[in-house]
Amino acid sequence: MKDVITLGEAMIAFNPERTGPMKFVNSFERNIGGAELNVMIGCARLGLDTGYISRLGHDEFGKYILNFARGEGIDVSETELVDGYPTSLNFKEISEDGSVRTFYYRNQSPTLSMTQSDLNEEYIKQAKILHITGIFPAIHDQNLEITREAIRLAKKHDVKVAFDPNIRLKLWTKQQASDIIKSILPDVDLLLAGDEEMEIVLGERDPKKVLELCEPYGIDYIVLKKGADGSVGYANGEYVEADPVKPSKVVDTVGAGDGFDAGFLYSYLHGWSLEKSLDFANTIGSMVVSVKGDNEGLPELEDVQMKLGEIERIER
Ligand code: KDG
Repeated sequence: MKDVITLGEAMIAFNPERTGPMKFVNSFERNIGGAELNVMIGCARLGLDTGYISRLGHDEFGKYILNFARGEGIDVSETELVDGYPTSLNFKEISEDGSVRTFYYRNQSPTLSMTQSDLNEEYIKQAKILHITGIFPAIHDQNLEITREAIRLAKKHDVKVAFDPNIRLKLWTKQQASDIIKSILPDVDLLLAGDEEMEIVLGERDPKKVLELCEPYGIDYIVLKKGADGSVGYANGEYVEADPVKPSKVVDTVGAGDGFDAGFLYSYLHGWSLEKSLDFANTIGSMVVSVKGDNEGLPELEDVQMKLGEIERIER
């Protein structure tokens, strides 16, 4: 049985070797990106049993990503390398303050080779959580249909659905994002959203108002990520505001939300209190931004415990 599985598009992320405008950057490090894969990497490093459903190009980059995911201990039995579609790319521009602009090369996403019938019901059925983000359905109408089918199968078998809107305005308009995300929300059990994303979806970012507006959707866990301002959570009638965890330094903000999601899913599966869950997730988010790369900063469980002062590690 898998703890968490996901459906996503992974890509090669080219990280600049220096900050500043991309047109002046001459060398890049070849790393890996893709929000859903990042979450699986984060969960796997914490010790969860994970699975990744996807398609990658049948090329050197696709093989690299597949092997990397495998090396992280993620089950990739539902990910295939496909001919005729190059593995997607993304080039990052990083400013001095760690903020990022992304330039995608993903029009021919290998995930376009998938259809709903490629989803393996037995695979989805044996998971505790299906994690979905707004990126995969934004890639193409067909991907939206696959997302809806994955959610339908999850609900049919009582698999919890976690959803992170991960709105990428280079992939769809605010209106499209809002309409489609609202249509997904009734099936969501755990909502892990950025507060500015809820402003796009519901027209409000104030947590109390977001909770009110979410009421008709019947979501069990509502978590709002507020970046450097911490996070807020609601579940079982309890409302918790968690203070931010200050990162040691901010190098690259990409992937912080994915790290948060991984931490929250881990906490949820361990039945932790909302307060402890938010604190754990915030801590992971703060660790991710201190390291360049979309998933390089995702910690192992022991690293988080050390950061939280729960254990002491002998370094030498
Ligand atoms: O959340 C991090 C992702 O944004 C990054 O890894 C690349 O999936 C990606 C995207 O669509 O931006």
